[in-house]
Amino acid sequence: MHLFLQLILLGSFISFNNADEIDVNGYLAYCPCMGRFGNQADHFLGALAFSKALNRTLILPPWVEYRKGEIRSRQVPFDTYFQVEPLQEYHRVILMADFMQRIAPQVWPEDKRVSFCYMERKTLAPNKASKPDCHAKDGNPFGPFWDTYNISFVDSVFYSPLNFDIHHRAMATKWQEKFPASEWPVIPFTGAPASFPVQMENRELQRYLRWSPIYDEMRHTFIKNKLPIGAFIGLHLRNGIDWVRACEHVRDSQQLFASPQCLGYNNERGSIYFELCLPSKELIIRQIKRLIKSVKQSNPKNEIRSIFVAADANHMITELNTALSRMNVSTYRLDNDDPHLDLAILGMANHFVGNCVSSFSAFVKRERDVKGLPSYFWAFPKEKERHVRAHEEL
Ligand SMILES: Nc1nc2c(ncn2[C@@H]2O[C@H](COP(=O)(O)OP(=O)(O)O)[C@@H](O)[C@H]2O)c(=O)[nH]1
Ligand SMILES: *[C@@H]1O[C@H](CO)[C@@H](O)[C@H](O)[C@H]1NC(C)=O
Ligand SMILES: *[C@@H]1O[C@H](CO)[C@@H](O)[C@H](O)[C@H]1NC(C)=O
Ligand SMILES: *[C@@H]1O[C@H](CO)[C@@H](O)[C@H](O)[C@H]1NC(C)=O
Ligand SMILES: [Mg+2]
Repeated sequence: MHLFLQLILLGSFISFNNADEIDVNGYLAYCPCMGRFGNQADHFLGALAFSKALNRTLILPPWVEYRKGEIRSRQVPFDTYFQVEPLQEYHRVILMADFMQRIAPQVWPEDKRVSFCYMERKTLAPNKASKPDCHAKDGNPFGPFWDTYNISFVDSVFYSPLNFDIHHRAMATKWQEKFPASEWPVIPFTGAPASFPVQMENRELQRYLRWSPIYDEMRHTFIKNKLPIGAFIGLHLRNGIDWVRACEHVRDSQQLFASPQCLGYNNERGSIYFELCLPSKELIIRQIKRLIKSVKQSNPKNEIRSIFVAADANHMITELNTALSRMNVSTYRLDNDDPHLDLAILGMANHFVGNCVSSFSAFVKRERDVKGLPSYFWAFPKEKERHVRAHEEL
C-alpha cells in the first residue's frame, strides 16, 4: 500500500477512535467479591477515591449478584443501575465491557495479566508444587466474575505493606512509585481496593452515583401511580434469618457493619446495642407513630399520607396498617422483589427510617444526605437514654 494512503487511513483511524484514547496513567480494575449490593456500593466509593488518588482510570465493574439455586454469581453491567456520565465529573471511568473490547487489546495482552492481592491467598484446591499466588479466580464469585470477560491471570503480585487509605501517609505516591503505569498499565485487584464500611471521607462521593434513566423512571412511576398524593415515609426493615444471626455479633463488638453511620467512626455517639441491629415490632410501631405525629406538628400542611416499606423478609404490612389506621396512613410495598427499586424509592421519600447496621440502609442515607433529605435510624438514639435525658432536662 502507498505510504500516503496508509497515513490517511491511520489518521482517520486515530480521529475515529478519539474517544478511546489510551490513558497513559493506567487503569485499575477490581472484583466486587465481598457481600451483596450494600457492601459492594461501600467498596465502590472507596475504589473510586483510590483510583482518583492514583490518577488511574477506574474500570467500572459489573455488580455481582446471587440468585437462589444458582451456583455461579451473575454479573450485572454497572450502568444497569447507575449512570456513567456523572461519575466522569469526578474522575475518569470506563465500563468494564468497553475497556475489554476497545482498550485491553492495546494495553493488556493476555500474557501480561497479573493479579494483585495484599498477600498470598490460599487456594481451595491446594497443589504442593504451586508457588504463592492470589488465586484470583478461585471459588465463587471470583471465577465467574473474571470469566465474564474471559480474563485469566498468568502471575500474582503481593502489594503488602501498601494499603488503600489514600487520605493518610502519602499512600497514593507510594503506589505510583512502586507500580508505575509505564510498567503496570492495568492493576487488577482480587478484591475491592477499599475498606468496609466506607471511609468517612469517601461517603460524599455518593453524589456522583445517580440512578440510571430506567430506575429513575420506575421510581417516579411507582410513587405517582401507587402511593396516595402527599408526603410518605420510607422504611427499611432488615429482618431475614441471615440478619438475625449477624446481630448476635453485637455482643462482641463496639461497631458492626455500617454502624459508624449513626454511632460515629470513633463511637462518638455510643457503642452498639442489640435493638440498633434488630428492633422489635413494638419499637418500630412506636417510632413510626412518633414520627408521624412530629411531622404533623412541625409541618401541618404536608402531613404523612402513606408508608413505603422495603424489607428483605418481613414487611410488617398488616401490623403497620392496623397500628396506623386511626392516623389515616396506609402502607405499601413493591409487588415484586427489586432491591434496587426499593433503594431508589427510599431515596425519594419525605422521611426515611433505616437500619443503622445495614449497608443497604447506608446507601439510602448517603443518597439522602447528598440531597439534604432527613433520615433516622431504628432505636437511635437509644430509647432508654432518651427517657433518662428527658428526665434530666426536667
Ligand atoms: N428487595 C429488598 N432486598 C433487600 C432489602 N434489604 C436487604 N435486601 C437484600 O439483602 C441484601 C443485603 O445485603 P447488603 O446489600 O450487603 O446489605 P446489609 O447486609 O444489610 O449490610 C441486599 O443486597 C438485598 O439483596 C430490602 O429492603 N429490599
Ligand atoms: C492524571 O492523568 C491524566 C490523564 O492521563 C493527565 O492528563 C493528568 O495530567 C494527570 N494528572 C496528574 C496530576 O498527573
Ligand atoms: C469469551 O469466550 C467465549 C468462548 O471463547 C466466547 O463465546 C465469548 O463471547 C467471550 N466473551 C467475551 C466477553 O469476550
Ligand atoms: C385520609 O387520607 C386520604 C388520602 O390518603 C384523604 O383523601 C382523606 O381526606 C383523609 N381523611 C382524613 C379524615 O384525613
Ligand atoms: Mg451484607
